[in-house]
Amino acid sequence: MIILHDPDTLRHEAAEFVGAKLTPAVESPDRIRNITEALIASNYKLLSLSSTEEDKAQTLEIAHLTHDKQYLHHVSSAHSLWLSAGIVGPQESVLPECFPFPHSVTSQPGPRPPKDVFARAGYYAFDLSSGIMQESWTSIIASAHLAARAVEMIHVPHDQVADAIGTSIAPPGSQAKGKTVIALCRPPGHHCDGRRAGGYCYINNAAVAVSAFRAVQSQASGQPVSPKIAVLDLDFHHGNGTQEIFYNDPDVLYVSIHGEDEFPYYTGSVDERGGPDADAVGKNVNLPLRTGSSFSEYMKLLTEGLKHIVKHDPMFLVISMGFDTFRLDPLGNFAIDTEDYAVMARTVRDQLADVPAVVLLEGGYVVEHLGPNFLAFLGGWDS
Ligand code: Q9C
Ligand code: ZN
Repeated sequence: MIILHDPDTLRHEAAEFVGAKLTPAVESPDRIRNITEALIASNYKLLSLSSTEEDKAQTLEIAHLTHDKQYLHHVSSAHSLWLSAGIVGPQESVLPECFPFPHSVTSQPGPRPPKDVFARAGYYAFDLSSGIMQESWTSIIASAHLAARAVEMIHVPHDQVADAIGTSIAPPGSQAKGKTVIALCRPPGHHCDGRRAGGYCYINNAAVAVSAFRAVQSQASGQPVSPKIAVLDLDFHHGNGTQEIFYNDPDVLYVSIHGEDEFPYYTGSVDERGGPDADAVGKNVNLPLRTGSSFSEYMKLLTEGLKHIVKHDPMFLVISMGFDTFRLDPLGNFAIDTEDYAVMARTVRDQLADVPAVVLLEGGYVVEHLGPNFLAFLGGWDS
């Protein structure tokens, strides 16, 4: 198993509004530090990348397949605009002032991209947890690049990669069992719907992985192909962005287990089933779980979700992996413990052992437990 990391993912350090206070965002660079330290201490080999200008340009091109061009331009340029206008300092965050609102008379045209720099921050975001500071874009594009690179690497024989980095990739004792690449993405992605940032997400890394897989397959076939793909979202929160991007796509099955009535509040119910194209109905599966649920209750839904994925028969699997399902998480409320992540991983792997997979990091906010929880997941996946 290969684990990809890029130190540039640590540069983004935004602020968010919580209640009446502007505070450092709960989604912090220490999350990644804790995971990489735990991996190194356990003799896992990290493949640490640094994206070149060409990598970044390619990643942006892939992101454009599922993201609005003007939106991405806003995310990459908003801070420098605000900085030169003297509205923010380098470490301060661009945050919204006013959000687009539904028009009361249906015949009115919908909101258009505004010119005003304050208005744009609200037009391209849906909450106050997705601030943009000076170095945010560096991390955002590095994170998306890790997702795209992970997809490329499932196509490279793992022993070649081991040779290239001059070391064995798996820790002693673990077996090489098919192709899985894990990307330590930060910032996360699943709340970004391609037109707006929210929930600490700016580019939907899962969507980038899907597009990258299609590109590799199309290139190999010499013509555009649309292989069946599944996205399994195990973050505590509903991945409204991933759902939105693939809602009417019959080739991409989206399955999510998430806290009922939790952030992002307006999506995630069982009746969001995909469509309107008939082929896409049933290709969106939401499995909400109530507050305080135990791991055995969680496992019932995981088993159900996996049945949908096996039936879809995907050629490729993306796992949006959040550790905010952990019992102590400040943003979650499930009763899931460290060792449960091993069972979770093994259960997914057992059902889909032959399907190449990328695992992308989403949320998880108890910094000192992230490393142990991540290691438990890897142990279960590899066993
Ligand atoms: N500070 C992910 O887990 N609301 N996003 C936070 C409290 C946003 C979670 C409010 C939660 C977003 C990727
Ligand atoms: Zn989450």
